[in-house]
Amino acid sequence: MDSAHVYYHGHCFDGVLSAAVIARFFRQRYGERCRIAFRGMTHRNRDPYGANHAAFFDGSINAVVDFRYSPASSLNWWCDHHHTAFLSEEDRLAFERGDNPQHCFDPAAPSCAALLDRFLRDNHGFDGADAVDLSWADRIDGAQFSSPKEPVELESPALRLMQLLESAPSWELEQRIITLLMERNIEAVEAAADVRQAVSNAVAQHTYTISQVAERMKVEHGVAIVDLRDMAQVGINRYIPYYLSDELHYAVVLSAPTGRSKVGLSRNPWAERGQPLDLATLAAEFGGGGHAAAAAVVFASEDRAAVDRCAAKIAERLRMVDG
Ligand SMILES: [Mn+2]
Repeated sequence: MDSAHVYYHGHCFDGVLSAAVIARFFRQRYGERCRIAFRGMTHRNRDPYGANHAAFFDGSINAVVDFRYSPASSLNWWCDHHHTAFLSEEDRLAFERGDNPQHCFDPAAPSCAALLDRFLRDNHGFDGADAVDLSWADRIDGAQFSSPKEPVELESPALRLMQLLESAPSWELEQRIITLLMERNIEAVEAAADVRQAVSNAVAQHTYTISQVAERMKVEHGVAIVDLRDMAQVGINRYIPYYLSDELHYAVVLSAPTGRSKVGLSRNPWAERGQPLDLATLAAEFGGGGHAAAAAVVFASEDRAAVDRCAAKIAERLRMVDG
């Protein structure tokens, strides 16, 4: 056994923490001589593992955490909590039939990192002392905040690290952060010189984004539309509109990360309301996907007119719900 490959949900706080958890487990199970390599996965392609999954997973031991299932027999460890974990019904059946004791799926879990940690402790003898407070993964991935102030003002190191990771830092820096998280708590990781510098840049960018959202936000019947396509940035904090106006029920944010266009939709988790609309279902009508409370439609181009039409239709539907 010489190399373990960890495929994790990239540019995501929960994905990064999940990678650190399984890497600590591998150290314990396979020893210090086991080399661990990390690879961040993103949702750009329909099948993120390509045409030949068996060839994609090329470590002696392979693990996927906080990301899609694969029926490949070379996928030794798997843990996820996304509703969209299975690419097809066939894959879901393969998972159920497989009954693999090293595979774990629970769509009710708020975060993969805490789920994975429990799974490894309960079933595989993982007994490492917690380097990191994993309740942050539950709070961040499960959007368990008392008000929009918390995830927008970024007063704690975990939230600043979240903002940095969502702004898509280099894979090199992201994987250095994973390695640090194997041994140190979040506060100490944020205090490392290179991490601190990157965090401070991400926070400055975030502060500028807040001012831009405030200037551009158009609100009609509790639904905000914000066009940030000319800012060409990623990782726009989805709580900003609700921080700026607590009367909003939904927000539609247009952005253009690296040659693509994105219509992001979210609902205000703090607004009192009746039956909310499932945004994943709404986004799916336009070829997108996501979660019930936050979803997106991604366009492969910067076709402004098509994006405008899509955003307008979505906003109209949301205003109808809002009554
Ligand atoms: Mn997750």
